[in-house]
Amino acid sequence: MLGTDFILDALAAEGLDHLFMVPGGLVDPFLPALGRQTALRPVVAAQEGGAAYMADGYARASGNFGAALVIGGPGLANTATALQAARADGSPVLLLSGEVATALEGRGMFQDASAQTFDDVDVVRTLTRYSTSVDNPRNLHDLVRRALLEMRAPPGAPVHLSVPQDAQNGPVAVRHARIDPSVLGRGALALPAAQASLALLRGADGPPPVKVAVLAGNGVEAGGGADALRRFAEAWDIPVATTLRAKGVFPEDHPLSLGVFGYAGTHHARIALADAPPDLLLVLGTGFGVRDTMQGALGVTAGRSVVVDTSPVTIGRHTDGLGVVADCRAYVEWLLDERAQYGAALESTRAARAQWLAAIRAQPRLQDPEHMRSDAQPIHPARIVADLRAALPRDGILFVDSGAHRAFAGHYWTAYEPGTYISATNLGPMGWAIPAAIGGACARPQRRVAVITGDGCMHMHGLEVATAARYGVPVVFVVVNNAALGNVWLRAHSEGMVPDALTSLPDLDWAGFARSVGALGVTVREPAALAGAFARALAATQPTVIDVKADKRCATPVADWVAASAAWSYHE
Ligand SMILES: Cc1ncc(C[n+]2csc(CCOP(=O)(O)OP(=O)(O)O)c2C)c(N)n1
Ligand SMILES: [Mg+2]
Repeated sequence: MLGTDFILDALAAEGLDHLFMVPGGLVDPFLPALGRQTALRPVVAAQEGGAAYMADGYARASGNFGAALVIGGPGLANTATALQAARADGSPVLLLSGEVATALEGRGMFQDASAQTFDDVDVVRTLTRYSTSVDNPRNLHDLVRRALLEMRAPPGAPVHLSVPQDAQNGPVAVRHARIDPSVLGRGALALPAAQASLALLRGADGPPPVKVAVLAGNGVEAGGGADALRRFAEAWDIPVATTLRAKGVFPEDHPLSLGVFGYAGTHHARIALADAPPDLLLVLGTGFGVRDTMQGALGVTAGRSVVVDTSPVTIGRHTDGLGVVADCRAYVEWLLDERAQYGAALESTRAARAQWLAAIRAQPRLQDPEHMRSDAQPIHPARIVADLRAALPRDGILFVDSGAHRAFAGHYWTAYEPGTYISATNLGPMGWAIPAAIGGACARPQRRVAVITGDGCMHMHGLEVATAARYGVPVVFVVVNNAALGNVWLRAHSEGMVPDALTSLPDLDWAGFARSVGALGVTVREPAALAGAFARALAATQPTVIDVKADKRCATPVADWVAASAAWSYHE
C-alpha cells in the first residue's frame, strides 16, 4: 500500500466520511488515492483556512475529529488561524500537509517549506499539540497513530503531520488499527478526590447545603455527559448554568436552567453564581476563560466548590479547594451511583433550594427582551435571533460567528439540546462559522444547520458559500448586515469621524453574491419578512444566504459582563 492510501484508510477506519482540502503539487499523490478511496468524500474548499475551519466544524458537530489536507508552505500558512481556534476551544483537528521529497529539501525546490526553509513543522508547533514530519514512510504507521492519540486525548487539540512526497509515495506494509476509545482517558475518575466531594454534598462541617448549583462547561459535552448531568440535576432540583462555549449542554428551556454564565449570559446565572456565592458550586469541565468566569466574578471558594476536569493543571490554577481529576460524565454518573451517601442531605434541602431558584426565576432572565419583538427598521439583531430560533427545528444546529452578532446570539438564542450551539468562543476569529457550518452539515446531514454571521465575517470567509453550493450542502447563512464592523463601531464611533469611517463597511448585496455562486439569496429589510425567508431557506435543498439589513447602533446585551469588567482588578 502507498503512504497516501495508508493515511486515507486510517481516517476512514477512525470513522471519518469527509476530508476537507485544497489540492496542489505538494499533495498531488493524494488525488489518485482519493479516487481509490470510497469511504471519504473529499470537499475542496475555496481557501485552506476554510478547509481547516470545515474540519473543526465537522469535529464539533460529529463528536469525532475532523481532517484537512493542504499543501505545505502557502497552504499550511493559510490554516494558522484555524489551528489556533481549534486549540483555544479544545477541538480535535488533524492537519495533513504535503512537502517536497526529503532528498530535495533546501535545494531551491518550488514551495519547499521543509525544515531547511520555512519549516512548516515549526511554523505551527505552538498552534498544535503535536507537529512533526514523516521523514520515512516506515514511520508513517507509528506517527499517524501518535498524532491521532495526541489529538484526541482530552481535551482535544489540533495536530499536524507534514508528509514529504517520499512518504506519500512510499510503500507501507501495515494497516492502521482503529484506536480503541477506552485508551483516550474518557471515563477516568480519581476516586479519593471524588469521595471527598461527597462530604461537601452532605454538608461537611455544618448543615447540608441549600444553594447548590452547577456550572457546566464543554468538558461535559465532550465526554458525552449531558444526559447524566440532567439526571443528577433533576434528582435533587439543582439549577444548572453553562458557559457560552457549552450553551445547550443543559436544555435552556428546562425549569432548572439558569442559562449562560459569563459573556452574553443571563441575569439568572449571574444572580445564582456571582451575586452571592452559592453554598456549593460544582464546576464541571470549563477552561476558566475570563468570559466563562465573568471576569473572575465566579466564586470558586475552598470548602464551597468542587472543580472537575480532566486536567490537573486547569484545576490547580483555578482553585485552592477541592478538585477532582475526572471525565465529567464519569464523575456525574458516579455521583448518581453514590446517591445513598448524600441523598438524604440534598433531599432535606430540596424545598429551600426550590424557593431560592423560584426567587431567581421571578426576576428578568434577559436584558431588554422587548428587542426580540422589535419592529424597527433597519432590523434589530435581537429580532433576527428570535425569529430564526422560532424557525429552526429544536435539534437544528446553529453556528455563530465573531462580532456584535455573537453577543446577540449568545444572549437571545435558546439552545434546547447539547451540541446545537457551536461557536469559536475562546479565539473569536471572524468568518470561522461560515466554513465550520459547512463541515458541521457534512457531519450531520440529517440535521438542519444555520449560521449567524456578520457582513465583516462574510468579507473574510464568505466565499465558502460557493463551496456549500457546489457540494449541495444546504446551510442557511443569516448575515446580520449592519454595513459595519459592528462590534468595533460600537466602541469607536463616539470618538469622531475617523473611527467611524474605519469601522464602516459598504452595504453589499450578499443575496446577489449568493446567487452568483450558485446558492439561493434573499434580502430582508422588514422584520415581518424574516419568518418567511427562514422557512423558505429551511425548506430548500441548496444553501441560502439571507442578507438581513440590520441596525449597527444597537448596543450588545452584555450589561452584566461590562459591570463585572469594571469591578475586576488584575491585582486582586
Ligand atoms: C480574524 C479577526 N480579525 C479581527 C477581529 C476583531 N473583530 C472582532 S468583531 C469585529 C467586527 C465584526 O464585524 P461583522 O462580521 O460585520 O459583525 P458585527 O460586529 O457587525 O455583528 C472585528 C473586526 C477578529 N475577531 N477576528
Ligand atoms: Mg457587521
